[in-house]
Amino acid sequence: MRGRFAVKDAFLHAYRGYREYALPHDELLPLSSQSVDNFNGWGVTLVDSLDTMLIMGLYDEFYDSMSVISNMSFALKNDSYAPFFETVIRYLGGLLSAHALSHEPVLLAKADDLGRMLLPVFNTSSGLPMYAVNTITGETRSGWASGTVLWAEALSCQLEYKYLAHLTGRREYFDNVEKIMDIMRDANIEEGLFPTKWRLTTAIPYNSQFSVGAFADSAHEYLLKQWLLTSGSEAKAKDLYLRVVNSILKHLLYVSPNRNLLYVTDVDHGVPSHTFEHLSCFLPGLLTLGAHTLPLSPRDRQLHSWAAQGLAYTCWLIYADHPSGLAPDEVVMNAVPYAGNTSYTVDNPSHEYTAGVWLEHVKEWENHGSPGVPPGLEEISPAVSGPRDYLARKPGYLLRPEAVESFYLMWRTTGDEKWRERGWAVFEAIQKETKTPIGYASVSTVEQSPSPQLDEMPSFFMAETLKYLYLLFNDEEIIPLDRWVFNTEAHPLPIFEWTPWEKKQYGIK
Ligand code: DMJ
Repeated sequence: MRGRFAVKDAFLHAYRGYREYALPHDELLPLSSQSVDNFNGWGVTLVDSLDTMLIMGLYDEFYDSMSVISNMSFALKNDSYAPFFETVIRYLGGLLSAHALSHEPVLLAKADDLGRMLLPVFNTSSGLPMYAVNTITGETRSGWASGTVLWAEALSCQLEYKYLAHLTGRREYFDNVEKIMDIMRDANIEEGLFPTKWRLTTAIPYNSQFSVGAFADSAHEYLLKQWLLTSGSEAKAKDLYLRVVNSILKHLLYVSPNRNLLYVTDVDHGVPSHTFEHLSCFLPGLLTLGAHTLPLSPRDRQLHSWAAQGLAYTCWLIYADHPSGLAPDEVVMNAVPYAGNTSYTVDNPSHEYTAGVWLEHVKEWENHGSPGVPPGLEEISPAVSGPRDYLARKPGYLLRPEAVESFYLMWRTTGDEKWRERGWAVFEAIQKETKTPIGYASVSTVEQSPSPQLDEMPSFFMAETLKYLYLLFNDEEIIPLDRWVFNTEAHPLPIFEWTPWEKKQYGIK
């Protein structure tokens, strides 16, 4: 397909700018031709980009990078600390994935060094990880949410550390991250409403917010993906995923009152905020992946698939709604509060979806003979000149990957070409609005075209956004979903089976 060459050119453009103006620093500042060290100063964009190079067949660029990688010491000054979550998903995930794709031994050696240097984060009374660690002294530090850990941060290290345990045989890698899984399995949580913040000392919930957005997002991924990565051998992860998804379907999915758009929000003490984050657009991809891999009842498979389809469509429509062709980072939906007494009538479609809770509307729609498509799945026209059924709270587009990640998974799991067309439209908008002479830049508002550019190019743009777009435009499945699992930074890790001695050593039943 035409698109993959254009995406590869985009990657090379960004990479050459980074290499010329930023390496060995972390990220390129694409307007000022400067660099910034915001993730330990070890060259995060390079490590985050390695597997994308291999997937795109950019072997010269990949092998030219090996000398830089071999000299990485992961050292920090006394007053600096590596943020555990970001360091794991970007550096550790990047090294492990590039090793799996290239078999270059230095990459595994570096992953092993880094994995060990980060271990002091687990030295807490509960076993939940501290926010950050000095890789030389082992001293740890809290983040802004002192005394607590975010759900996403506690549950987004299992893929990397379990794979590392499998490659190295080091028991501490498995034990530390499995302890977190045990904490979650044993936690006294109603339904699957796992809150976004947990107390570090006691491992009990700190708040009552349930979300798939910031603070929680990748935790959801790591439940299903642990089960997939280990060839379905860890039922605990699958059971937790199913509990949580049932709660998402029941409590977080709403339909907007005007255009009947399906969206996912968060609740605090059961009250929805009606915020819809770009970050949450990973969810349709995860749901469709689960629907195609899990042993679900026909009913659950249908619900997971419908939710995936409706949510992915809304993620797409919000891009198409804007003059720039890009989507804002966060919107607040113009929702009608759920009164619990809405009566659905086929004759009164304007009243049809006003109450909001998606699952309730699905039930009512089914009670009335399932006319047309399920609630929230109707594909309507974009509203470029308004009115829309939301307001942008964070109007910028930060080169984020979640929507195109879901388009890729929707296309691979359903075979429907429309997701490729939508991905192509997003890529064209990225080219038009965010390209600079030396890279790509986030924009401060998607309402304007040309969009005002910001002096930043996050490493996930090359790790994730361009990788998923490249994969989307390839007929060949370069990374087959039945053999690889993407970590939350889009680094593919190979599915493996625990060997008999590993099962014995790690206590896997
Ligand atoms: C990435 O670093 C990861 O996808 C993370 O899980 C969420 N945020 C960014 C991309 O938006």
